[in-house]
Amino acid sequence: MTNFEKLNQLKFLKYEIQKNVVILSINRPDKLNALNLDVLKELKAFLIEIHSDKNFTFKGMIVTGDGEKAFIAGADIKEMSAMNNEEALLFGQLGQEVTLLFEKMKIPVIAAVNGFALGGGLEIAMSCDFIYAVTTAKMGLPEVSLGLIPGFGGTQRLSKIIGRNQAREMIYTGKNVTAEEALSLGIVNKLFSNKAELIKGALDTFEKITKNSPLAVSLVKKTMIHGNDLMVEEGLSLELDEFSLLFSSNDMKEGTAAFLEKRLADFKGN
Ligand code: CO8
Repeated sequence: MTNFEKLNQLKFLKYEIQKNVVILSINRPDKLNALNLDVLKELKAFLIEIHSDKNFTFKGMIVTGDGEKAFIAGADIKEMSAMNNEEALLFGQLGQEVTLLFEKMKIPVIAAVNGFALGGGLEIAMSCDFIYAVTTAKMGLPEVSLGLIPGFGGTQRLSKIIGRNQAREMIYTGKNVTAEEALSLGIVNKLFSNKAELIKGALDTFEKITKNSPLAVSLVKKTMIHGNDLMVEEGLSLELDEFSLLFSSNDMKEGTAAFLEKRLADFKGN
């Protein structure tokens, strides 16, 4: 049993395992899965267990929202309305920690946006490796309409995904975009007609990813995420370190041997 499977009393999270992939659902459907302190604390505990889990052998993670209507409709507005500055700071820190835990996960993480992904909801989705969505999904960072600004990474990550000007327009207007618009902006990679197809689509992608060396996938993820914050030359140096390191791995020996012997590679992830 893995560390996170020992976590009992999960009130706001549900998970299941399919095809060696963890499917995690935010489970507060009566409030459209809005993120209050309790949801964020559970998410943090769950993700920390995965990060520290020596027995964790799953190949990927899908994050979605319970039900058909919402992925996450944002941070909990009722709870935020009563916060003072110190409480808001702690709340923002907690939300940011959760986004970093998703971003730094060793395995790939796909956000499966099954409905509204607003404010903190879109910010969680953007901390995943990429986003798939249903055609009826709506996404946006409406914080300025509440007298707030995005606080779980939206001011930083959106412009890295869609570019400075599009991000500024979206954030200053606070407008929601449709799934089609999100696709053309590059927020979303693929659209699906309903939630079942969405989860199936994400699982299919994991099937393709897991044919590759798990070690190489994990290192390329780390290199791309770290490189995002570096100057090009520093990023190239990081790339070179990881590239050359792989030459002592069994996966590299197996992958190249399999090609030369015209057979499928049998990667062990080391
Ligand atoms: N917070 C709290 N409750 C919510 C939220 C939310 N973000 N979203 C929905 N709910 C609740 C509603 O209040 C309602 O509860 P109740 O039944 O008790 O009245 C229930 O969920 C169902 O919602 P609606 O009745 O409103 O459903 P509709 O289908 O009519 O509308 C919408 C759906 C359009 C999604 C609508 O609910 C909505 O606009 N929600 C708010 C969206 C929003 O503005 N999100 C951004 C929040 S701000 C944010 O995320 C900041 C993140 C960074 C914070 C950093 C702090 C330091």
